[in-house]
Amino acid sequence: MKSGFVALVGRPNVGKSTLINNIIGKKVAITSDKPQTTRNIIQGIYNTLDTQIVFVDTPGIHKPKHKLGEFLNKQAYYSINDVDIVVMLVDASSTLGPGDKHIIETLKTIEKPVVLVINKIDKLKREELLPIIEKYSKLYNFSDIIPLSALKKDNISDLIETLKKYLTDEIKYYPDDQITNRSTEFLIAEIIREKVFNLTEEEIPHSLTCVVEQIKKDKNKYIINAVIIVDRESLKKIIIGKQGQKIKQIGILARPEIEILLGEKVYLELFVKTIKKWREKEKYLAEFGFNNFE
Ligand SMILES: Nc1nc2c(ncn2[C@@H]2O[C@H](COP(=O)(O)OP(=O)(O)OP(=O)(O)O)[C@@H](O)[C@H]2O)c(=O)[nH]1
Ligand SMILES: [Mg+2]
Repeated sequence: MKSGFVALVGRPNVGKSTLINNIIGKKVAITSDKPQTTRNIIQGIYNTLDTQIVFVDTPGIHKPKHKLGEFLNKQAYYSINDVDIVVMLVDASSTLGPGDKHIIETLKTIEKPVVLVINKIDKLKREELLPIIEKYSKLYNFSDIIPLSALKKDNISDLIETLKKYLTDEIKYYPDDQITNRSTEFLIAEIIREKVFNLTEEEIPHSLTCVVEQIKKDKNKYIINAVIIVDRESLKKIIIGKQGQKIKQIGILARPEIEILLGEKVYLELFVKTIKKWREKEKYLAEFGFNNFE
């Protein structure tokens, strides 16, 4: 039995959450085509007969524009120090920029294996890969470099085999059937937030958060009350939509996924509430869970 903790770090949108979900085989972290989707450290637990790897998903490291952004970066950096192995993910289809270099500078200061994953190779021609590997190798002596496609599940097994080399612990941290450390309330709120990401444009999903206020069991169904908190009144109208169409659509998309999660029918009640500039205020960040690293 070998086990250990592995953090996935990188710029926003490189595919960290997609990779974790496809390693675990279930959705533990939401994903979207917009940057800064993940806002918390989320563990996804990979189990086989002789191995347990606790993958730690982190928010994409970026230039913060508000207190929430500062907290997101802090969480990502904190997780680097709290694991046995670090996997840095980069997007093969975007150029190596200052954002990647900044992360690499931080990785130079730690003494643990750092594996580079070059993701999204499905977007490349074969001959384009080698020059990319060379560019990154010049910046840092990565323990290993694994090209893969998280989305197409191509070469993920190579990453697992590589990580196994560095696992040193011999205990099981979690029971076999547990796939994440996160609560049901958290996972439900995240599913709703993902649907908002899917159904709105530009900055809108970034300026709101979701909170599950109550889950009640009623015979063979769950009644769930959840709130979407926006940071200005004008957004409330957009989220609700004409004659409530938008919020209805969010509910229609979220409900079946919540039903899969809970294994029962779900009645989902969604509300929208405005708290002005909540992303700038410590008090609200704390209230919505953006104040500790667990
Ligand atoms: N073509 C392609 N797209 C991918 C791949 N992996 C992820 N994506 C897409 O890239 C986008 C971002 O994926 P996420 O998993 O949300 O990225 P992330 O790194 O977790 O982003 P943050 O949470 O914002 O830091 C989504 O649209 C994914 O479908 C891949 O291997 N190939
Ligand atoms: Mg993510």
